[in-house]
Amino acid sequence: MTRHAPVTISSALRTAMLVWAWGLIVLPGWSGAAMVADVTFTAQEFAFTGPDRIDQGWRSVRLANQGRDIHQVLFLKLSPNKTAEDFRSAIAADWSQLPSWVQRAGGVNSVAPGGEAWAVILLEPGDYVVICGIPDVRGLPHVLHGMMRPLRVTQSVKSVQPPDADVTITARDFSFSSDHPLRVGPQTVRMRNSGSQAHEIVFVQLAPGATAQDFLDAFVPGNPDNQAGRHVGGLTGLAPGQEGFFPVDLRPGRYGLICFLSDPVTRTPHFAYGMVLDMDVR
Ligand SMILES: [Cu+2]
Repeated sequence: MTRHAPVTISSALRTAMLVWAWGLIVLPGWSGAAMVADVTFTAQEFAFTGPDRIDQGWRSVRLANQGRDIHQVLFLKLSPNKTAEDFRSAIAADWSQLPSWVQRAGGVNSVAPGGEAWAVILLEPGDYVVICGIPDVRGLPHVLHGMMRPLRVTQSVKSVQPPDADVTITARDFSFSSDHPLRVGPQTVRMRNSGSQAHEIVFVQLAPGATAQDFLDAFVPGNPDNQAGRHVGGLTGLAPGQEGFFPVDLRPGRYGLICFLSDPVTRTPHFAYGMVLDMDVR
């Protein structure tokens, strides 16, 4: 039998200070392999705080919502000849769609006020912007109010592997399917985009008896209080062929997966075409 030295305050403090110094935060309640954030973004009305640089590779991203509305952090890779200022001008001129010269690279999807959530995404070297595309009460995305930061992803010789997944959700045009049920407790969900359009997962913890459709019916932009459920993260839009991960710690009950992205031609949101999935967690 292995005997552990009793934990003293000083050693606990030392650990806390080390964690703080490295900028690493362990997900509360996470058992198994400790989930560690490479970067944390904090959202408020209407700004992010977060890093300016991050090494390339599979990176775990934490979003802490300290605001009063729901927020997300969406990573967009810019073409080599474009700058964050170019993005700002383009989105100010036409916010109804993303410029053709950005590529979606995932991120942490919508989190309720006071909440936090996680994503693990693949970042290639280059210049990015991180934005919040959640609509305000008038339907204008928060990026127009200043929720945008430039981010440089730097080259690194270290290779970082993607995490192991417990469940794979495949997004197609226009459906979600799952290879396993979700279960109670901590687990890692992989999202694969096997469609021809960008897709996302808005992950919702549903109220007892409610469905994801009830959540959609009750959804009002600018109002985070939805009686049918609560935003608990998920993965922001991935380009076709990409995959990303989000670790979750689930309670018994029902969760909903919703894609709010729109068809570029019809401008119809994907949930209206069937990208809504209820999953019972036991
Ligand atoms: Cu979609």
